[in-house]
Amino acid sequence: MGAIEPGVIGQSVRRKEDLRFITGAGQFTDDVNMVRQTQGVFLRSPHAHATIRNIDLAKAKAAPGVVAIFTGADLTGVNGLPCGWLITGTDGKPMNEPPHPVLAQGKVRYVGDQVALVIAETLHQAKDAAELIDVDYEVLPAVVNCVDALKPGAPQIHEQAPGNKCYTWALGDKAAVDAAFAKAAHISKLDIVNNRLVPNAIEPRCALASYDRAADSYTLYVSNQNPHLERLLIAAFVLGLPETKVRVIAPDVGGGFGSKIYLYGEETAMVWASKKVNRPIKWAADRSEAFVSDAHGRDHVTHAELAMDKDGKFLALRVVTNANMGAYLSTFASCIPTILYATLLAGQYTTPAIYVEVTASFTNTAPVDAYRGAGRPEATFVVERMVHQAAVDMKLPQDEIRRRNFIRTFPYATPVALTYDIGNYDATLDGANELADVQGYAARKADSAKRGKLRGIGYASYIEACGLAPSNVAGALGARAGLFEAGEVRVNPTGSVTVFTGSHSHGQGHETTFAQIVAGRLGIDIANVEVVHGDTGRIPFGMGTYGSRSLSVGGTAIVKALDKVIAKGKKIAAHLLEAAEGDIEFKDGKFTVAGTDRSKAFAEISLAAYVPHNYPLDKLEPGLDETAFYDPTNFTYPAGTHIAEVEIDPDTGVVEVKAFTAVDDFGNIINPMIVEGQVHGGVAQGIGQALLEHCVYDPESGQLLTGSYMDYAMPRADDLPSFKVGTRVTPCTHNPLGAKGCGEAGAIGAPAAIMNAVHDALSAVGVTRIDMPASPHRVWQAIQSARP
Ligand code: MCN
Repeated sequence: MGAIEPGVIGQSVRRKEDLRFITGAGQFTDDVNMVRQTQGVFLRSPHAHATIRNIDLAKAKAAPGVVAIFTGADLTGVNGLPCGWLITGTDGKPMNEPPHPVLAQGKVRYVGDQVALVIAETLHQAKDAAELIDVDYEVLPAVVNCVDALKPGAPQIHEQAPGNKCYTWALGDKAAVDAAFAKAAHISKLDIVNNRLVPNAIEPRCALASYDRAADSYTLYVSNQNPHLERLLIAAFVLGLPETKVRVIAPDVGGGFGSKIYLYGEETAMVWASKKVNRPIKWAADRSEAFVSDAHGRDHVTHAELAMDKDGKFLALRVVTNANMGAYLSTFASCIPTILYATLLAGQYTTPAIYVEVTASFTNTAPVDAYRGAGRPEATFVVERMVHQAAVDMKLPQDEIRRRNFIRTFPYATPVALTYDIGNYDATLDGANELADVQGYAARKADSAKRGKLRGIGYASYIEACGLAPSNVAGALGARAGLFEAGEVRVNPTGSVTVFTGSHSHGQGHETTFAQIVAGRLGIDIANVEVVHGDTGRIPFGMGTYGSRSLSVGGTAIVKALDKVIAKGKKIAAHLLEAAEGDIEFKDGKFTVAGTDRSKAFAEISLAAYVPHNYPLDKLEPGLDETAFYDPTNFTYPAGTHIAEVEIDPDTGVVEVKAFTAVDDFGNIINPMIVEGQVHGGVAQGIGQALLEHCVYDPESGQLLTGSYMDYAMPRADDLPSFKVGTRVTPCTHNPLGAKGCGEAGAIGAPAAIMNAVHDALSAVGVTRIDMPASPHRVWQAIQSARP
């Protein structure tokens, strides 16, 4: 394990999918249209919290072009949306799991909650009719902050969640942590807010649902990251149908970043309604709708304490976190601030004792779920901000305190349930120091000072667990789903190959990288490999794309299927070459009798498989088409060091990112160009979180104040420097590709690196705390308040 074939694997092959994307030929859900199609529009709650006294549909139903209007009351026999992960609290009880209705039932709980589905001949007719619906609301007090929601007297959002609590959950050895704190030479402390984010994929969510009366079956085109999971949840859990009656197609998807993993009420209501109206229904969210109704990310409030000995060696970490679930439990919401967060609090360090307690609460805000990194950026932010603070308190250089505490022996079992298989944290730190020219930093800082600017440098040595995940571990931790992946390799008669994968590409370039794996292993031209994903009618049952799992889990399933193809090819070759099967070798696209020049090309074998003349049918089936399911034995643990350099104008509070360096270990790399692109995208998102993006609800009314790009600042090209990116390789020890995930790393490392740099710069003017996003206004205010 660990070695990677030369040839097309490891090369920066240009993306096969880009021709259709850059020529406008992609087929996104909104590009698909059907005969007799209608248009759906959702009437959404204008209030954060209200009882629905009455809904008067009379005028709306009489409006031109209206086909039908449905409200929650119509959805009899339709279950609520399920949550896929059961968390058991410190009290030994299951989390409070209030119903999550497809359309509001008697109450609305956030601005944007779906109240009615209006179906009309055209979009404008549906919108006009929606405006004629008269909803009599009794407005209730709202709460949007996850800590305030737990206070006595806070508005009660669900009957089934007293005090708005979803769960209090803990991990680690509390007694060991308390003992370590008692003997510590120094304790560093921090209060941290991890700001709430809106995912903002380029393509807003979209769905097209249709019903086939003759077959009594449904087809759902939907902008989604895991079509089989979507089908399973809609069919088996919500509508009570056999899966065979629902086909889910997620065609080209314009980004997801987590927000399209989940089953949402919109597409579920549409599938149900498509039978009622017996016509296809299309719905496409506009950007304002996306802001209020997509699942948001992050939103944690944390207090952390780190105990050290006199030399800055970490003895124990204590963390208390409040997490905002929003108004309802989205599909994977419950596991983000627990399983995907608390388990990463060891970071890259040997901290022997860790204890973390997480309380999740309901608020009158959009549901919160996984967003690029999902729990791991939050963990990295806590650990790396804490390490930065510890270095300041101990008067140690930032790289030195990290080196004093790095894990160096593997496998390494952390005190928070994970076992890191491999890594070399010195290598990525040294690499980053070199690439960032840290030696020249003092001169650059002096130059900034000459210009009246404050310069700062910040490190983040992150680790993440990705490649989700071993199903048995996930199951023991409360997962209600498996986390394997499936791949089918169908060799066609002339030796071309169609690969069917359960993973879903929505920007990550799988059509290229998966084709590289197949072409490399089979020794065939990459042009002869086609990758199919996203259609439950064509692909094997797979779990989709999130948690940077597609290469290490989905790619490995393909490798396993390729192994079966090669094994069968050897049998066919043995027959054709009249040799013993054990003597056949496969290399560079040829089956050869070992030690001879007698061989058959791959295409000759595939032809023989499908034209089985003179073929030992009694011993060997015709055809060359193999499927494999792969469930990993461990997560993969990408890790690295990111270094940010910022310059702050004390007069305006503007933070400029002067340089950003990322040196990552993703194990073996299939396509360096695609990986670099993934790092760039992730870092841009991480810088966005640190400096610009902030989802804000009004604390009184619960209105979303940042509901458009006028108020919610996305990073733009001129907010970012040209990134310096490098890699170091320790191959993953438990998958045959030796690969770890890369899709989230940038978003995990960048926020902490940037905010450490901001704190470093502002320390010169006495500022000790600034929360994300470090906007000019906040920075300027902090500088003014710190003035003597
Ligand atoms: N790769 C590689 N060598 C490695 C690791 C990965 O060549 N050692 C390649 C893979 O083959 C794949 C790509 O890099 O083409 C990303 O692989 P991986 O890390 O396995 O991540 P996934 O494909 O599972 O993608 C998921 C990840 C996540 S969780 C989010 S969120 C995210 C991200 O990818 N959302 C994205 N990147 C995104 N990129 C785009 N454009 N759009 C999104 O919505």
